[in-house]
Amino acid sequence: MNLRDKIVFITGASAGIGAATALAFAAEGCRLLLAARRAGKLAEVALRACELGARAVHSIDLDVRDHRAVQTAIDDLPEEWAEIDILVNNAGLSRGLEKLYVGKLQDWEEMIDTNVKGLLYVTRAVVPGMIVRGRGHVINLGSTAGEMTYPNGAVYCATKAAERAINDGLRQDVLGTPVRVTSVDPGMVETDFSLVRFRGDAERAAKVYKGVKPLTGEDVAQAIVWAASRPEHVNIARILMTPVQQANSLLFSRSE
Ligand code: 8X3
Repeated sequence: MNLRDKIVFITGASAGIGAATALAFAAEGCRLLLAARRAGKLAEVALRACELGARAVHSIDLDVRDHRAVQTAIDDLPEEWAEIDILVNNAGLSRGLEKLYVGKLQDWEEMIDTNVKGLLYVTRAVVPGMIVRGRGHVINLGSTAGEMTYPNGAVYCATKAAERAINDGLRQDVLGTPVRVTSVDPGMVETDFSLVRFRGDAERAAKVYKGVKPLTGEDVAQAIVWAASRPEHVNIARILMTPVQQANSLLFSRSE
């Protein structure tokens, strides 16, 4: 399927997998609706996307945790941006890595509000239009963490298990319409993910990737664009992808 001129809405587009996905769709000649909380970083991504061939870019300053703001952002889109073809539910984060019984409530709220409720709010705001227009593709970012829980990560893993259930549930609920639903589930990806998890502790974040060549945001973006560009009658339900040195959430082969 040719992606040229398709309107692609990406949440969490200011960095990491979201930014890489914006640039990958830009190279396909898409029109990009980019949403994130960090307007400055988003502007840099928008500029690069234009250089790479995006047909147009429209940026939205948005916190997906705010359901009113999400609905208003979609309702108020300029007419030429309203018909979203592809939604990439990418906004998400992890906070903390500690035993459940000493976990911080604030960390839990942030992860659940962003990874689960934010994904639901955006989906709820965008998918009705796709149903009416008779076309659309929702691509959700899952994780190996949603498939296998690891110690000290119960709540983050639970949010990604929820994403998996929501992805599967939505795919069943749009059955009978041309709308497609895909989950892209990466394992270890070198982004700000661990830096955010450890609230800026760079040394601790670097240890996560020690001895492993992780996936890059671009690797994941390529899988997303691949799923989006399958022929219209093909739905890719799920892509589970890891570095070669990772078998699952718990099993790694680290070089010295
Ligand atoms: C990211 C993968 O294993 O670092 O979703 O939680 S993991």
